[in-house]
Amino acid sequence: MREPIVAVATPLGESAIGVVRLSGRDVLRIATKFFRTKGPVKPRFAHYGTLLDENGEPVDEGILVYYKAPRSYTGEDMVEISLHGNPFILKKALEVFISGGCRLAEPGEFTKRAFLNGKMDLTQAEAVAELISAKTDLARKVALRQLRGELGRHIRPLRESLLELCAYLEADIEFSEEDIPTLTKDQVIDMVEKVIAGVEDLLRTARTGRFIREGVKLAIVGKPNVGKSSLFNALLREDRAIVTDIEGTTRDYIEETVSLRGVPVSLVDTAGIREAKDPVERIGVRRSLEKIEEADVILFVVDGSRPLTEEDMRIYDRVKNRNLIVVVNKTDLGTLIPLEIFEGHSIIKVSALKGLGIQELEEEILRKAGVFVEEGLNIYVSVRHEELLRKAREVLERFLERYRVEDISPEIAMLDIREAADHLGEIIGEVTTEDILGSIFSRFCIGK
Ligand SMILES: Nc1nc2c(ncn2[C@@H]2O[C@H](COP(=O)(O)OP(=O)(O)OP(=O)(O)O)[C@@H](O)[C@H]2O)c(=O)[nH]1
Ligand SMILES: [Mg+2]
Repeated sequence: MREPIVAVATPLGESAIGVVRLSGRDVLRIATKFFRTKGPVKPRFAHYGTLLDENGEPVDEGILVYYKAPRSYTGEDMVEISLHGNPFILKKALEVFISGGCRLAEPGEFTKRAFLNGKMDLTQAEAVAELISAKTDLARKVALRQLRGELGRHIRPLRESLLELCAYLEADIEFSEEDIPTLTKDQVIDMVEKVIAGVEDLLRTARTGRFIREGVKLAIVGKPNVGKSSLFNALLREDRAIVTDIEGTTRDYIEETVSLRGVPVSLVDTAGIREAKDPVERIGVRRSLEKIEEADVILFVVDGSRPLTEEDMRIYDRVKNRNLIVVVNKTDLGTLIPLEIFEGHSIIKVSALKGLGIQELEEEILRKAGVFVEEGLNIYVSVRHEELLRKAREVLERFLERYRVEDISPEIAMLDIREAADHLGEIIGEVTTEDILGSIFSRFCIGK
C-alpha cells in the first residue's frame, strides 16, 4: 500500500459537516491515535468519537468510518471522519494526522490511486472531476455515464480487436514456414475497417462532447442601438444588461451562461461596433472584437425596422465568413430591410422587446454550433479522447492505404496496428505515463 495521505474533502467554510479523508498504509492506526472511539473500529461501521490534538486536548466530536482494502474508493485502507464544518477544526485535524505520519494529498490523488489500483479506468477517473464540475443537468448525466464505464466499454473492444490482429501477425512471423491458419488480406482489411468505423462513431460525438463540457461561446454583435443587449436579456430571460435608446449604452462586453437543452451557452453581449470617439468606448469595442474572435457562433444583429447602413455592412463584412446567424430584430415595428443581402446565412426574425422568435433562435444556435443531443443520451468524448481517437484513425487509415496495394511484411504491419492500439489504450489508461496522469489529475480538487 502507498504512503498515507490526508485531505479535507469538503469545501473550507462554515457548514454542518466537514469530512477529512485518509488513505494508504497504516491509516487506521494513525486515525485512531487521535480520534478516539469507544470500542474497536470495525470496517464499514460508523463510530462516534472524539478528535484529540497532539496534547490530548479534545478538538471536536464526530463520526469515523473505516474502509478496509480493497473495498474502498482508492482500493487502499481508508478512513473518513465527519467533523463539524469549521475551517479551524478541519485544519487542526489535518495537522494532527500529518503529525501522525500522513502527507497532505495532492489534487486528485485519491482518484489517481483508485485508478492505479484498478478500481476504475482513466475515463472513469476523468468522469469523477466532470461530475463534480458539471454545470448543467445534461453535463451531469454524461459524466455519470462515463463514470459508470460506458466509454471504456466502447473503447476496449476496439483496442482488443487490434491486439488480436497483432497476435495473428505475430503468429505469421513466428510460424511463417508452417501451415497454420492465418488471416487473409481481406480479413485483415475487414478487421481494421471495423475498428476505424468504431473510432469514427466515437469521433462524431466529440463536438457535442466539447460543448457539453466547455459550453458554446456565442457573441452578439452589431452596430449601436440595434438591440443586442435586449436580445441578450431575452436569451437570458433576465434584465441583466442595461438597455436604453442611447447609442453606445454597452461600453464593455458582458458575459453570462444559459443552458440551451442542457448545453451551457456562454453569451457575450458586446459594445456596439463603431468608430468611437470616447476612449472608454474605444477600449470596449476592441475588447468586444476579441470576444468575437473566440466565439463558436456569432449572432449578427440588425434593426429590421430601419434601412441598413454602411456601418451594418462593415460589421457584416467582418463576420460574414464566420459561423453566423443573422438576427433581424425589432420585427414588431415591421421588416423594411432587404434580406437577400444575407443570402447563404441563416436569418432569424425576432423581437427582443416582445420576446418573439427567441425559441426559434435558440434552436438555430444549437444547430449552427453543431450540437446534436441524441434522445436516449449516449456518451460524448472529451478533447483528450478526441485527439487520441484521431491519432488512432490516422495510423489505421495510413496503414490500410498501403496494405491494400503493397505486400507489407507482418513486422511492419504490426508496428502500425500496435501504435493505433496504444492510442486507444491511452484513452482508458491501459497505456500511460506519469506525465499523462499528472496533467489529468492536477485539474482535480484536493480531497477527491
Ligand atoms: N420596438 C423594439 N424596440 C427594441 C427591440 N429591441 C430593442 N429595442 C430598443 O432599441 C433600443 C436599443 O436597445 P439595446 O438593447 O440597448 O441596443 P444595443 O444594440 O445593445 O445598443 P448599444 O449597447 O448601444 O450598442 C432600446 O430603446 C430598446 O428598447 C425590439 O425588438 N423592438
Ligand atoms: Mg447594448
